[in-house]
Amino acid sequence: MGLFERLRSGLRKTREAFLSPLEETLKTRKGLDRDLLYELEELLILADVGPELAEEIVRNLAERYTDSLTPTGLEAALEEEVFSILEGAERAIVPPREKPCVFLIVGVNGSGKTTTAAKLAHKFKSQGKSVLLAAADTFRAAAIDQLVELGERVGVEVISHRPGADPGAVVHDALEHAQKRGYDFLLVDTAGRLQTKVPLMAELAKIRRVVEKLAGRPPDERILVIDATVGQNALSQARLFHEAVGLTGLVITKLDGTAKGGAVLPIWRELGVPILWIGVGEGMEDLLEFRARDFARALVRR
Ligand SMILES: Nc1nc2c(ncn2[C@@H]2O[C@H](COP(=O)(O)OP(=O)(O)OP(=O)(O)O)[C@@H](O)[C@H]2O)c(=O)[nH]1
Ligand SMILES: [Mg+2]
Repeated sequence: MGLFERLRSGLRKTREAFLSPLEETLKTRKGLDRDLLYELEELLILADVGPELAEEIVRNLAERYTDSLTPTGLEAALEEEVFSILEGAERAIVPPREKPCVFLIVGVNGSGKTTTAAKLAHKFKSQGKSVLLAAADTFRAAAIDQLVELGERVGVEVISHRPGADPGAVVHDALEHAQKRGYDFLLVDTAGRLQTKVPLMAELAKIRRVVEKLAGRPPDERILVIDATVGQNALSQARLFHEAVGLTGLVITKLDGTAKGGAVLPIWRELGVPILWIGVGEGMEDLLEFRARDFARALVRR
């Protein structure tokens, strides 16, 4: 399967929930009349685009396309609206001059951090880069084992300490090791935390300081992993993580498992933090670079 097909299949649930009812309606209507626009707005809200953006999209459509629209015409018009909202959300990673490029990977429990760390390790390795993983989730023994196993699976070295060890110390060791050996990337997996737990948020700030001290700069990428099935509710979490570490990018996971893929729009609009990758499955290959044009097309086009 090509990259676009993988994206399309990852967004299938959202697209079908959205397009199938619309298709029925279009059979009985010609053009963008008020009822159709109203239904479209409802469907956008169901896809978790949020009331404000749904209204904005529908308003723009009403202004720009008054003539009778065929179903394909409507899809193309929608694609343009979605694209124009997401256009600025993509960004490429630019590694710093001094190795390693450090990723701090954060998020609430179960959002997909550890899997994403392994997927990224796999991706960078397949691009010929050297990668080191750091198991800074020392909270549970199982979390360390999970990263070690994934590291073995993708053939990437993992630095870990015992359960209960200081995450800052793990990161310190890993970074020193990566600097000495000239690794291209160091990916730090952290414990899932509720955004409301102050000590855990303080722990992230501490990891950040450890990197700052040793590398002379903060982690190059501070990445929040968001579970798409949570939809728009992810926004309040994201704001608090942003305050704690100053996010540089997002990874939105589990898009394959939800009809709420539209939440990507308000998340970008509200946070203004670029979307770097999206997760469309559990496999190591199921992490795709976010591309606004492809995403818009895969979301609304049959
Ligand atoms: N379908 C699907 N499942 C995913 C995706 N990303 C992660 N998962 C699954 O989500 C579950 C949780 O993933 P983890 O990577 O362990 O999540 P985590 O954030 O590290 O969890 P904690 O460390 O417990 O906070 C696992 O079963 C993953 O396989 C994705 O893009 N699609
Ligand atoms: Mg984890």
